[in-house]
Amino acid sequence: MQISANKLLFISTPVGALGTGIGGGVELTLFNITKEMTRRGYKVEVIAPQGSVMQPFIVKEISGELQIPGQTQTRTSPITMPKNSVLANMWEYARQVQAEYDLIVNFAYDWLPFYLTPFFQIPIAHLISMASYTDAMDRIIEQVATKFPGTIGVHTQTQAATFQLEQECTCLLNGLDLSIYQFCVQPSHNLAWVGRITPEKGLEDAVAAAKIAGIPLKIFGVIQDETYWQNICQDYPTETIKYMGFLSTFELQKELSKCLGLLVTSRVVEAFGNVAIEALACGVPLIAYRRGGLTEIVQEGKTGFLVEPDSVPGLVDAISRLNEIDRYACRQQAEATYSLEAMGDRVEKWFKGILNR
Ligand code: HBI
Repeated sequence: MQISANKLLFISTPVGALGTGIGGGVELTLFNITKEMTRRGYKVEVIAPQGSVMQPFIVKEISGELQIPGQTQTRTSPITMPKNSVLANMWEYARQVQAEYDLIVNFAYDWLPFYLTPFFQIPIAHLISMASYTDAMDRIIEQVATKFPGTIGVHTQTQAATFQLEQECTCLLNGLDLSIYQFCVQPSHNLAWVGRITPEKGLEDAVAAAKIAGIPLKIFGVIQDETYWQNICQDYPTETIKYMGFLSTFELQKELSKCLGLLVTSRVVEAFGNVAIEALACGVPLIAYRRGGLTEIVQEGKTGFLVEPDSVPGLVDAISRLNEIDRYACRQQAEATYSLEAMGDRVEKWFKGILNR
């Protein structure tokens, strides 16, 4: 029978309000999936922490204390919940309104939504935004993957492998509204780095490599760890570092598209690499540590270079080879694989698989 799967309830990450950048890549992912499923005729409602803004979409704001970021936890960290948890409050609201929807989609990398899955009357799809960080999360994800086959979505196989989930999950990659990203034929003499400014993103390596290469580095993103940022600024002269702030997508792509290349220096296994496909969409070649989801995005020698992890000399060598990359090949990869249309097909197929089960 045809299920009219046209009512979706998206529940956001509890680590920060949408629009602040604290939610990292999941903010862009949530926005793009909302945009594409709305375009395809689905009714999408979004629940997110107080203060969230996601123009032009309406967000149901829920108050409460933000959740501790998962990447700050250790493998054996117990699950913690603040007394007035925004995560718990968002899911209590969802429990009350669930009858109005066909499917709930969880965007939080947290234990509670997975634990609550069997208690809900409608199906819940879980889009996992990070690789494995803690034993407690691994366990509850694997339990849901077993009990509710087909409901776990990931961005890459590399990410799935960190949970030993290669078989039981749907690989969505990610997608962007490519019409926002403008291609620039004649780049200026700058490199780019984009991301939350915090130790796990390895910004200091990108600055070190840019200094050795003698090319200024434009840095885009929210300063999440002030001390970390101050230490970098003190260690490097101003002519190497140009902090551009946390920009809107439109402003970011305008600056990013003019850069020679994007350096991706993450210390941890990234589930995907939203900033990497944004760069490709602008025709900007990638230089990334051979780690995590980036290994499934960079086409070696064609759209960028994969570098030995944590090797600054490796970054410097790749920077010297950027002129080997055809910038248009970068844009073409984005058009072939990371368009909103292509992502929408993958996501809609995932949703239908759950609803028709
Ligand atoms: N931590 N506890 C928790 N919950 C999340 O949803 C979460 C997080 N850390 C980072 C994060 N989400 C997003 O930045 C991901 O896109 C990486």
